[in-house]
Amino acid sequence: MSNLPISADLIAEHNAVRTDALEDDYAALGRKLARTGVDIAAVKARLADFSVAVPSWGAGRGGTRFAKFPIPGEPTNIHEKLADCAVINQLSQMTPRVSPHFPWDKVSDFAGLREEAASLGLGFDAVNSNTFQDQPGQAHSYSTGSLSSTIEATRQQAVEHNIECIEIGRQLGSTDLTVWVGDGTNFPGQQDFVRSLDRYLDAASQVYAALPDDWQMLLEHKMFEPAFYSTVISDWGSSILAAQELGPKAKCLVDLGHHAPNMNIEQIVARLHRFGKLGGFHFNDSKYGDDDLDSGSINPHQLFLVFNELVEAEANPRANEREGGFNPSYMIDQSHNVTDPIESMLSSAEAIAQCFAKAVLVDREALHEAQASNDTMMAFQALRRAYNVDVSPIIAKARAEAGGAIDVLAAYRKSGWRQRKAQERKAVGLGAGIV
Ligand code: PSV
Ligand code: MN
Repeated sequence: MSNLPISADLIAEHNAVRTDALEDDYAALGRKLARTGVDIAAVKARLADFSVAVPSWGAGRGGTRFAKFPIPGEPTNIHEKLADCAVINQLSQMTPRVSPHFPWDKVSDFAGLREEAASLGLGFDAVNSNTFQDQPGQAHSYSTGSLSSTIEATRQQAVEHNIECIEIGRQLGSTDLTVWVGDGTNFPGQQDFVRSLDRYLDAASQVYAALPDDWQMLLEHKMFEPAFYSTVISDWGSSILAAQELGPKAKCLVDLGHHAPNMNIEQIVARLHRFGKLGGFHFNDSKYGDDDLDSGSINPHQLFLVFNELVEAEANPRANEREGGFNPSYMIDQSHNVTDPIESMLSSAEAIAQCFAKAVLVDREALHEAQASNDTMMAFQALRRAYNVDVSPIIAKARAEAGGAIDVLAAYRKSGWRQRKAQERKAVGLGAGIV
């Protein structure tokens, strides 16, 4: 049974008054692209196939370690989060999967949760384990770390939690487990770098052994926070070494905010792909560190360059790629501290799709030719020409044809969703935000 949250009439009425202008813009862009030999319909078809998952935790207002400022109508449980994610997908037609986090999203009936999601037009993406916080009643604290803790019983508890996440994921229809650990140190000398990695690898291999055949284990690295001197899986180097040691089902996940400042992330993407180890992405943006700002809000050009590598990779698959070729798991992971999370994710999905579409527009032949002949300026121009195209009519048209809204934010505001939920949902407590 379908249980879509926004009325189809509202979307139809919204689109009706915008269709002529969109058709005009789309036709003009189509003529412009045709002059360079690009078929706009083919680009639109690529967009129709493109999707990015949203994080269940992103549906709530985030915060910093100082404070969180909830808004009325914010979701307080996985059911309400799914409903909000369904709004995002219904309007954008680009976010059909939700990535859950455990134990935050724990329920007693996961088969029922899967059906509930399906009735909202949603499926589940990677399951995320949480061994960076203690839960009420938990036997062993993660204050000494989790998979790399010096305490055997703590490591075992972390292993068991990850295996439980796999089991939950099987019931939800997921095929990826994303493992990010907060393990690390705040003082020189606090831990032995080699031994802590040994412990991590030993524990992670027990999780790996529990993966079903068609599953992947995505290792998410992070340079700092909550540990500020060292982290166990600190960078893409540690991540790929760990993934190589664990086996073919282990891959690396790149969260755009988890690198040293000014890092050349697009090159990391190309490197991981070269070794068949690019497993997935957490999209967000940052100015200073792991700011978890909205995707493309600070540096859309970097996002474009990342997608340029992804489109290049897709055309040149390497060994150890998942069945069906190059297919990394794309997901948004950002913290919405001052905006309505639904609006942020609608706007972010748009920013991500724009960068993907621009990357599709890159004239690869011209780029490769310029690279081969060492024509630096023309190689750069091949990228620049694509980056400069305003692709929004293609995205809006692909979305409208799939049943979404031409102007997602306007349609969302018109729906009065948040105001309605403010009447129905219980208030969120104060406190600090997510990490
Ligand atoms: C850690 O900063 C991270 O990026 C990981 O993906 C977590 O699962 C997520 O944020 C939620 O806090
Ligand atoms: Mn992340």
